[in-house]
Amino acid sequence: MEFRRGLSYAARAVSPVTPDERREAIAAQVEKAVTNTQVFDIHTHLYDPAFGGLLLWGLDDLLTYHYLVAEAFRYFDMPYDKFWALSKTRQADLIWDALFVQHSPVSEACRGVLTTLNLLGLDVKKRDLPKLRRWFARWKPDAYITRCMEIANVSRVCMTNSPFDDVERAVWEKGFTRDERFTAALRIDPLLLDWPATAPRLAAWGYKVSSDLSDRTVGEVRRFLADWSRRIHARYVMVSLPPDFVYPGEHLCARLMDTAVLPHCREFGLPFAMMPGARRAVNPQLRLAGDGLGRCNVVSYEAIFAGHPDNKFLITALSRENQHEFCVAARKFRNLHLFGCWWFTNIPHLVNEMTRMRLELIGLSVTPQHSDARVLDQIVYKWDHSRRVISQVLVEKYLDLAQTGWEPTHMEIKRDVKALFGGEFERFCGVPARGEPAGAKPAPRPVTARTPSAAAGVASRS
Ligand code: FIX
Ligand code: ZN
Repeated sequence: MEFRRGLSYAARAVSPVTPDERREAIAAQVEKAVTNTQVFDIHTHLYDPAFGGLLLWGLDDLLTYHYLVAEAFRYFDMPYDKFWALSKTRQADLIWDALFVQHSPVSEACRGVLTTLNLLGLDVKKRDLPKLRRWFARWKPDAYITRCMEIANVSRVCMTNSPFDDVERAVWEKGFTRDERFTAALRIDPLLLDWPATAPRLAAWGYKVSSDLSDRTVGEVRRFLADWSRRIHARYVMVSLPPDFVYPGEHLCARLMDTAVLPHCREFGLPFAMMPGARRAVNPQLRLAGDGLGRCNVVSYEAIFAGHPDNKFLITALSRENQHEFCVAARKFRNLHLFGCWWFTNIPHLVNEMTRMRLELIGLSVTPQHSDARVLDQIVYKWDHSRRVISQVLVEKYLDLAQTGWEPTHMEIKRDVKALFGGEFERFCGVPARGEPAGAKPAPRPVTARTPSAAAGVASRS
């Protein structure tokens, strides 16, 4: 503190601007740039509206988000099965009562619901759940997507697309006109993490695979990846990995990566996103809310980056304890791009810590956040909360520079925020080599282009 004050006095000697005035000026410029810059949300679980019911939205979906289910069960004493047997509306009632009425909703996920409602223009102080529900019932998905993207100032979202999901696969196979605001990512967890169960499925879909990893099987896995990368116009290929993942090794996952996935990504010019640290079904009774986390071995990942200089890797790690190691890895491997504060790290305390650490170690060559939204409306709060923290960190960083006399210009601040909100991701990913037929890459466009008037957006929810 003393040190900073000393520098401020020195700065004041050559400039009429006081430290407080300088902070205010920089903060105002950063906040404006952060608020006004559109985001490309590079990892979500949202769906193009053509997927119908797979796109979750509205109050009951917000309240039954698995983050809130996990928190509510800390208060519930009912058996798990009894809760799961209830309708979504009834589950939402119970969660609302436990987390919002019986206790103040201070957790990040609870606060998120209130931020969303507030920014949608709803009055949360009355705590009137039926009235809030009536407001949501007036919307139709298309108009509501536009509204949420407008409020969140998100231009595009990347979906998580799994050919192994029967409902989703059927929609892709039938075909539909793409909504250009929804980009695709090819999710392949079952392929890499459960080959014995996945091989028969591929065989049933016409790929000539057997359970061994013979040359023919590997060739057919690559044909499967090629078909699906083309079909969905994948922007990247992705997998979540358990903390005990080891590379190199004889495990099927490492072997499939080497023989099929990484060569496929090279051929198609697609980054491979790895999400280390997920421990699935730590408490299976909580279903989707029952996953936990663990620290991964970054040495294994460094071996992948080093061994595949012609592949590009995206990483978001789940464990706080891995964040520093991955920042250092990113300094060593330019084929690695870090992104997002994933899931349990998406709380203001850790977003602040991680964003600060990343900027201090790798500058602006990072995508500090993705929303991971599972419910459309969540982009509203997740981006509002993240923007606040990113803004605070940037202000501190620019003030540190200003102490040296390097005052950022308005244009420089805008440029930097654009980089953080999708620009660096695009630069890192580059243009896919073969995955997308000409003209298939959706062009970013302002979300306002589709925005009907608010009145036109209000209609019965089917
Ligand atoms: O694997 C993932 O992409 C995770 O984000 C999800 O599995 C998780 O359930 C989630 O929604 C986290 O935010
Ligand atoms: Zn996710």
